[in-house]
Amino acid sequence: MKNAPLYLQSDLKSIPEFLNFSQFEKDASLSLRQKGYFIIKDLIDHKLIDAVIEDCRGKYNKYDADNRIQDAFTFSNNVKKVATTKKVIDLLSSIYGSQSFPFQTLNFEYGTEQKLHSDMIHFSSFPKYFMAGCWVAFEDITLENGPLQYVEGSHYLPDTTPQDIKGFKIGEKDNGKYYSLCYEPYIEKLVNDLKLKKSYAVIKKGDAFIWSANLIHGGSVIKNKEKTRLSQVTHYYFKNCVYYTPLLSDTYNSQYFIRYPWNISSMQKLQEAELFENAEKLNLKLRIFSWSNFLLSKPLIVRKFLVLINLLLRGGLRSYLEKKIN
Ligand SMILES: O=C(O)CCC(=O)C(=O)O
Repeated sequence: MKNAPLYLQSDLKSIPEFLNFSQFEKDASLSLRQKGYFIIKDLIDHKLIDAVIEDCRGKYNKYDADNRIQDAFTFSNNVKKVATTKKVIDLLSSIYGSQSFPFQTLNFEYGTEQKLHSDMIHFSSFPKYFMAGCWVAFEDITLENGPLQYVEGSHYLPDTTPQDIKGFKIGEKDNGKYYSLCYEPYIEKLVNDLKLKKSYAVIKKGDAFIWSANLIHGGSVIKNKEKTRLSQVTHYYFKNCVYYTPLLSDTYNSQYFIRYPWNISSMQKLQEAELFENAEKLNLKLRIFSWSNFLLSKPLIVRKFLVLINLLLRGGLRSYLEKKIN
């Protein structure tokens, strides 16, 4: 596995795989490389879209600010069908140079008005940039119903981690608070200070907008609150990586919040053994914290003491002694 996706490699135009690409793959890799996104027209059949809309009806999370359903593939085979569309999986696998797999779905009824962000704050990997998003319009999108907005070329900006932002308290329990308090304003200011242009994915029902891991994007303002904006986002990772969430990690101290993503195609979550295999191939020394390993690393006397404390805390000591006395 290369340490950067194929489409980002400096010598792309002379790489044999690229030279053998179909025109579709060449166009997609060059668009993703230059602009950070690629649009596929008429990707999803309208009958399938209507079936997904039916499966999701009444299930949008009314308590979430943006009415989303996360991971609807767990109950809707139609959502799974959209997520596992062969054309997308094959395209991403070729242009990244590694087998792609869908790991998360989000279904929306209305626009999200989600602030600008890069997915790399949520979904990063070793090696970097092995992640992509695919946003499918389930109805014609207009400037009225809060289209997806994006900042062309922003995928070349440095990826921002919590440590890069003043005031972001690492390791605090409520990362969500610091995400909206510090991260989102930081990205908005960055885009404004650099005078980068915001554009809108005004695409038709069935079209897809694919973005590269670090493209800054979000949901634009809904001008007409009555209008729905039915859509599905699928997030893709690539095989043989180690996956983590920078938002929940202390990267300066090499403490990573490791992810065990779903593979929606096989309907299985990544297992620890495979994660370690991937790490080993990448020459990454991974140490996962577990209480049993922690205890085993201590001398016997300390272990006995810790077990005693544990029993005491759970009230187990009393019942243990009671059993002994009786
Ligand atoms: O659909 C939207 O408005 C935003 C979606 C998004 O930002 C994401 O899935 O990462």
